[in-house]
Amino acid sequence: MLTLTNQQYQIVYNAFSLTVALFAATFLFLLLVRSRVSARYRPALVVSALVVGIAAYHYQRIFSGWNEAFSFRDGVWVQDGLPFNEAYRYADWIVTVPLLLVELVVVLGLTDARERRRLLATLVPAAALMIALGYPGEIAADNGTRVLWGVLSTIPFVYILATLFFRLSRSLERQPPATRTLFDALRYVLLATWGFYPIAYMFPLFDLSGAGAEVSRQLGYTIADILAKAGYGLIIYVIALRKTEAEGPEPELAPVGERLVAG
Ligand SMILES: *C/C=C(C)/C=C/C=C(C)/C=C/C1=C(C)CCCC1(C)C
Repeated sequence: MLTLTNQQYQIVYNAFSLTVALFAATFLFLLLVRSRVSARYRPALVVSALVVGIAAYHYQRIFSGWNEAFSFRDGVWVQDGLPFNEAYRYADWIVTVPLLLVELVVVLGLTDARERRRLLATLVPAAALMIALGYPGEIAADNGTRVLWGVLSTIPFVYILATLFFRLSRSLERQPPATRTLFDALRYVLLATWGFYPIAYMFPLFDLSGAGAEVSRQLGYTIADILAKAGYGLIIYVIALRKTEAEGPEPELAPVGERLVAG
């Protein structure tokens, strides 16, 4: 049975608690500032806000799940309570990862709606596949199963990252000079944050059921989520703001919902 020292238990507890607050604050912030960017980029900000809003809810569930899974006995935390439900993370990803892809494609400013739709039509199913293939490995009790599903999940993962990296590089020259550096940075932020998930996934391989591996995995996913959702959303906001300044005002467009549907 998994046993954590008080310090190990508290570090995860505090990280989850802080993450709920960070996501909730970012949600409010993105909604409040959305009128500062031109109507063209407002859908990207609304989608960013949705991502952190959904994640705030899921982290609240993960946080209470963590509390219910352990009890404090003889100076240590013993996992003898309700089973800790790892599915909240995967449920969160299956919703937020496609939204993150939409957010990126809107800000890329692919003017050709057909191209935008084609890109999403391959990336979104690939993301769903990546997450669905990762889950059986995440809850596996042995390393062989974990590695097998991890490797399968990495195939769509590499495809998604390569496509996005290539797209971002290609759209660099079409960007106004004021946002070129930010776009350049965005490529690496994407690689570094998304690349962190498979690393956190692998921690238990070194010490399955060990306390250190469990704490590192939970912290790893949490930090990656903060950077990939809130950090990413804020960079997208700054890019949208700079693009608005560079492109000047534009006439009001149809409401956000209509444009998202129409592409
Ligand atoms: C907001 C949540 C995000 C951006 C989640 C991203 C998740 C991944 C990139 C997960 C990737 C995985 C692999 C590439 C292999 C092992 C299993 C996963 C699902 C952890």
